[in-house]
Amino acid sequence: MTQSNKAAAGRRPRPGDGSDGSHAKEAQLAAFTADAETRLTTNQGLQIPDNHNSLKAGVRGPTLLEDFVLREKITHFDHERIPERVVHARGSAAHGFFEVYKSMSQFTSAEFLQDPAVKTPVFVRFSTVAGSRGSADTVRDVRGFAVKFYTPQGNYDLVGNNIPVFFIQDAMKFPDLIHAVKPEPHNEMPQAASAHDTFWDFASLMPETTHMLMWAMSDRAIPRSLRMMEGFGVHTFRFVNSRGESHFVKFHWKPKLGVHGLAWDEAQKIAGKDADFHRRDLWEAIENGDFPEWELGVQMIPQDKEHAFGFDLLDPTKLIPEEMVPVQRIGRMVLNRNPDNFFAETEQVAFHPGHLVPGIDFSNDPLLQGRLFSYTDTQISRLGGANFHELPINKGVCPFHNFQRDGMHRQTIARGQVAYEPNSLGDGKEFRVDGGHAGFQSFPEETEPPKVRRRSPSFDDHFTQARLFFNSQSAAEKEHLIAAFRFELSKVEVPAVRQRMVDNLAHVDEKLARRVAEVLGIQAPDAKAAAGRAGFRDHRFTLPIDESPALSMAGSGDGSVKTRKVAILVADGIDSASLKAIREPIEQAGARCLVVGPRLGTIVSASKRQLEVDATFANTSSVMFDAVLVPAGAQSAKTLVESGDAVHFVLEAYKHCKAICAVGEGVQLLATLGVGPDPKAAPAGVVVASTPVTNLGDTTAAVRIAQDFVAAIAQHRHWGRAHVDGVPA
Ligand code: HDE
Repeated sequence: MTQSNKAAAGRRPRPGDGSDGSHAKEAQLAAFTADAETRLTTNQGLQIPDNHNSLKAGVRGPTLLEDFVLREKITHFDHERIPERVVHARGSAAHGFFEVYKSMSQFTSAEFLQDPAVKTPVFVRFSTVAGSRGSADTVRDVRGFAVKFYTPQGNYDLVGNNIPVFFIQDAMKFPDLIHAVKPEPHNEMPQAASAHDTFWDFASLMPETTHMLMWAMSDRAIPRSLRMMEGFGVHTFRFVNSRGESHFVKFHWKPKLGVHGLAWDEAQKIAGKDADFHRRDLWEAIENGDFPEWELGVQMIPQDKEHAFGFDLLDPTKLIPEEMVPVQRIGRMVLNRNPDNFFAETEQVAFHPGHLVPGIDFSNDPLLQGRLFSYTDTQISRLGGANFHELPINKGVCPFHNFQRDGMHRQTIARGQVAYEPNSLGDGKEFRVDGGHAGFQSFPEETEPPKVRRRSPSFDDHFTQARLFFNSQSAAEKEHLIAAFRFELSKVEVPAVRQRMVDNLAHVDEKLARRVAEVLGIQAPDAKAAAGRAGFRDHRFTLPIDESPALSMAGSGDGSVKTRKVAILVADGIDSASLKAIREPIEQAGARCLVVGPRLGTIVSASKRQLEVDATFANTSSVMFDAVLVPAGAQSAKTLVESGDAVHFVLEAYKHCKAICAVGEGVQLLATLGVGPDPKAAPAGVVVASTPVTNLGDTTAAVRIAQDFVAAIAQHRHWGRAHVDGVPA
């Protein structure tokens, strides 16, 4: 199957584009359309004779108001922008499918979770939260991970994030949280960043944010790729089976490529060099046929075990450690088609945690309950009315029938006299209400009176799981977390806010708080002075485990280097035979090599072969790659060593702990790092091969070097690498 065939096979008929065969008028006009499709027309179909000149009174005269062609074009253009999402404005999306591994009928009646032979179409939108639509991809932020399943029972939306907990416990605080993190209202700065006073003022006064802050300051908040992130439903939901029995359920998405982050310095540089870094990475992977894949995991808790955990399942600042309830992988999702039109699909898609199917239901999580109101409300204002469900990307694959009428931009042409129920005037059958047990049934949970505006005392603990997260990180991850807190709080201008925040952190871990405070020009942390006061560490709350390895990203992935990007640094005079012998096994392993040189076009090797150059030192940089290869060749090495850009390229890759391979004379590029030709003395993740260049025509030696390099790339980053702080890059 060719790539385009594959993409076509994944397409479902889309209402509105005629592919569902429902447009009688279009059929009548087919002959005309075939011709007209190649001509430029107005929205009414009038052919436009000249798309360069407006209608004027004489060639040098004024433009005439009469020019309805010009007016239509400009008017439509004037209204092209719609309000961006109030949060999650910056997003990238893809189509794909989901398939369940085996029937989940024991737990849920959801039809898309019954039959392994069925592929359910999905549309997935990833996003950052705080930044505007045009902001950079690699900012430190939570990532949205929203999945729309087009099931035969209606659309099911799993609107999650890449972090399993949230900042706040009750929807009532959401506008405050977002106002605090968004650019400050008086000067609209900073864009897409939490590193400013209002965010940390709010966070430091709301100890319930602490657990989420630990995640947001970890490398989870600067993913290497959208394809390398976990996803989480965050709230506790319910599975309900056909007998009406309920299990609480937490949803997980586990990426096949593992969970990997960028270095913070790298993330900041990418934001300037390629603001579309994540969008491009997702798009290119799908175009190249490297379809990203996740497994859907569930943690299921029987109804009668609701109170068995020492924390409240309804509290969205808590996760269920995988060591306490294992994640069962129940299916997989593959993204295999890029959108055809960014606006019509990625921008207009409307997710809603209340888009449910029978067999899945809510819990009483007060954050989730508030979301149920918010999403319809926001779509009405963003998408211009109540009919956004009729937009092709939002429309289900199953028909819908109801007596809703009219509204802005109505597409459905409802027929007949009757728009109410019960009625005796219409046929009525197709609009019947089944009653009884058919259709969506809410789980008949007993509710607890009285009506109160209060937080449950079972939500009082804000530190046990924050501590669990910190304790579960590798040494390098802990260092990154400390550095992130230091960076963010150093941008806070009011010292009292910095102080309050580190005082809070002292409830998580004394040493963490001290290390953060050290560089902030404030007093040593004092837990007793914290926002929630000393008593807010509540000893009623304990966990049976001190560490949860599943919370660390270290060692994640299946060891493959598929889709990893390798820069090959070249100049005239490289040893092309040795390069070819090393490059081939790297590409066979699935990595993508790009040749970076001083100019586009070709360079000439020592043996007078031409080598195509993909990118230049001026238009790319090491931060766009996962690894760097410096091939052999006396003349090319000399040129590269004299090029500040080339030397910087390698130094920066070293500083960001990436895999580096230098062969023969190419090793000279590592001289400023103190790395010489002795392979045994090379730092972690650096592969050097001093073998005389000519011997590298010997493919066995070359394959061995390539294998070492591939193994180094597969480790993602060598965070423990020595002396990176001293590298001037
Ligand atoms: Fe959202 N959120 N949210 N949110 N959210 C929106 O809906 C809201 C929350 C999430 O790619 C908005 O259509 C409230 C948690 C994603 O289109 C808005 C509360 C989680 C997306 C909204 C939350 C999310 C949104 C803005 C607290 C993870 C992007 C535009 C009660 C489980 C979906 C829109 C996309 C988008 C409200 C908290 C995930 C305003 C009130 C927790 C992935 O309706």
